Amino acid sequence: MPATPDTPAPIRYAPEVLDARAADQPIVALESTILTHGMPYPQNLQMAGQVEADIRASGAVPATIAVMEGHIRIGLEPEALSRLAQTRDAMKLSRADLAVALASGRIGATTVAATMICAHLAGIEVFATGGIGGVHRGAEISFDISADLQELAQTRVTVVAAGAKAILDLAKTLEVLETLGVPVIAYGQDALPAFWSRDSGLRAPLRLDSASEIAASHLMRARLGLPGGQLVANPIPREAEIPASTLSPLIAQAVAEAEAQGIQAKDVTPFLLSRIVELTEGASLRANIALVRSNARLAAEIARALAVARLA
Ligand code: PSU
Ligand code: MN
Repeated sequence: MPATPDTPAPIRYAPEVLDARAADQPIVALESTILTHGMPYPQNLQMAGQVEADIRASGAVPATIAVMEGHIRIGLEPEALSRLAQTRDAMKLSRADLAVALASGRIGATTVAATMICAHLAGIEVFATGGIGGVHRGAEISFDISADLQELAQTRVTVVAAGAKAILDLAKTLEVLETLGVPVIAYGQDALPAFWSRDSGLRAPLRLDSASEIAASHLMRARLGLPGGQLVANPIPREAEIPASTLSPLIAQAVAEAEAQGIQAKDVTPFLLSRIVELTEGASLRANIALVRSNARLAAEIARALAVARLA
């Protein structure tokens, strides 16, 4: 096929997702960097299975997104999911890397930014993850600001996360999101959640208390011609949270170690997450799994509310 600008994106849908599209059923996108760079095997694969089951139980269809053999895969069947979860050298794909990975046939896991791009190409409007990337501590020196923030400003997908990861500078992350015009909507509380903890100590700019209001805001952005998505910040379930006071010295230690070891760029977030799993003796991993599952359930509700609103 000649590579003209009109050649469509190389997308391959899983049968379950194809059926859902044909029947106009609600679909929730899921990312894959959380599997390859965010959690160890086999917990990553177990989590992926649980999250997909949670979405089905909540009345929507899950579509885990990754790049394999030159295709954007929208929905991974068990064999592909298992292979990806065990791939140690998968590329970590953001907006900058997606085309190279596809064109060179490499295996790649999509971050929040790349998953938003792929979901949008596939017509999926709601996406669940753990926590988005943001402005790293010390960004005034390193300039390390996740491409997730720019993507939220330009791609029309509602992203459900437990806030930005608490390893980041959350106040600076909020400032950048405000500058970029990204709505940050806390779900059911005034405080901005902090990933493993319910309260970051910062007030979220916006608050909504129902999935249907979140769906209505998503649709209103389109009516206004506003590009970009929404960040829905869903606090981790109470029974699963780790208090911020327990975590903050451990996060500070992990950040100091990353700096001492010269960890940079794409390696920073995976290093910090895995170091914090070690420092909390696995507690942060259990919390991470609980918050992703909770985000998936809320995302399914939002996707269903969107489908209802479209019919009305
Ligand atoms: N949520 C998690 N674990 C993760 C991530 C999200 O619970 O590992 C991933 C997402 O793919 C997000 C990425 O886009 O971390 C952020 O990476 P960076 O800070 O390098 O932009
Ligand atoms: Mn970065």
